[in-house]
Amino acid sequence: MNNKVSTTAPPEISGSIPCLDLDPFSDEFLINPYEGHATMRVAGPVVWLERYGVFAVARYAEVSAVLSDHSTFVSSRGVGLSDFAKDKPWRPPSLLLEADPPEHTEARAVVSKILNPKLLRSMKEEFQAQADAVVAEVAAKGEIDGVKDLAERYPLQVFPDWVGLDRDGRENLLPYGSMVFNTFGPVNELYSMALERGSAAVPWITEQCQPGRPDPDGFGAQIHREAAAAGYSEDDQARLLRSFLSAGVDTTVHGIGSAMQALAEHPAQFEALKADPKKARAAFEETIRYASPVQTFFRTANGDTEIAGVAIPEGSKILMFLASANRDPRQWEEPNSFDITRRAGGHVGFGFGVHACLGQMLARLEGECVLNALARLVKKIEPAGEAKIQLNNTLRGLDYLPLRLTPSTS
Ligand code: OVV
Repeated sequence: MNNKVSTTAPPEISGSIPCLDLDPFSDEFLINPYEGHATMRVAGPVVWLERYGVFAVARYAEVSAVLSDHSTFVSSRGVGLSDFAKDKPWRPPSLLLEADPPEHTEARAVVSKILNPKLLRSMKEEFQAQADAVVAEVAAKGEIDGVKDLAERYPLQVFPDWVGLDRDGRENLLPYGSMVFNTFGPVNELYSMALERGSAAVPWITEQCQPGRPDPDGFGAQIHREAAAAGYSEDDQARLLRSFLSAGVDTTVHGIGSAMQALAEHPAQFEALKADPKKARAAFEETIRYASPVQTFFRTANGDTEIAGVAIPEGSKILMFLASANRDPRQWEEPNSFDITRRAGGHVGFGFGVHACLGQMLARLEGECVLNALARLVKKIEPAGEAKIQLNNTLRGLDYLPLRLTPSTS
């Protein structure tokens, strides 16, 4: 990888900032992003990525600063490379992700009315019981693919049931999510392939999002009712639910897969988890910091501004490396070590500020239930071959994770 830093400022930006020719959306970078992250963090608080003509922030302080200033660094022009002010998005913009206050605040309030701690508490028993059943089954099997057999299986079981989706067609959820996250990146091969594969999922997703379609007792129908009460059109009620089907599955799958991998590779950490299964929640939190299932998001400068003294012209795209902030040595002690006892709470893996992940409580619930079940029902988790990464322009996760599990009772 060419991580050469040149200090020649591109003509379109004033002042001199480090210019890098690294491609954060290349296969090479996505397979091992950590060297590139370090290069950017060392180069300066803001760098210029000449291949894409964007600014990038990779340190914790600047990533947090950009996330915090939602009125300067807007989301309504898209949180991918494409600027919605110049290019038409491939789907109607999300009312949550790709919106600014006050519209964003209203849409978020609709969801927050339903998705609250009380609801989450009421789901816990059922989610834990399902995790116990799946984990007991894989533990008995011994040799498993941690991705298919657990990381995909569990969310694909609990989440669609909870939303109230049809049983048939759930195989569309992962390709749809993969497409959404790939299309935040540049139009490279990953983008094109994901669009091709994901397009087939669009009719099913669209159908499931229609008011009247989800199970009336599920979360989906509740969102529709709450949105209708707030005056949203049927199209917009559907679009609100679409956010959950877009962002709610691949992300949790990757979080759980990465947790399994980290625990298999760090047996002392799994021992600590087994000694105190209540650490499951902290272990999942540390996984989000350590692995950062969502690696990056963009913002767009809605006027001339600056970051850390660097002039940022109106219309600039700023690429935020959440994953790099989560391993910034300026913020974290031993950032590259997986330590379930550390205070990982300040990570930006779920973002920060008004756009902070809406589903984070649900993600934590799923992660906690799986890790808690592993802690109680599994004696040993060992790697049983080489894991395969799943390349995505935005997400980091696995396609394949061969593991050998030893059940606690044997
Ligand atoms: C956080 C996120 C990712 C992808 C899609 C959406 C949100 C959405 O709101 O559609």
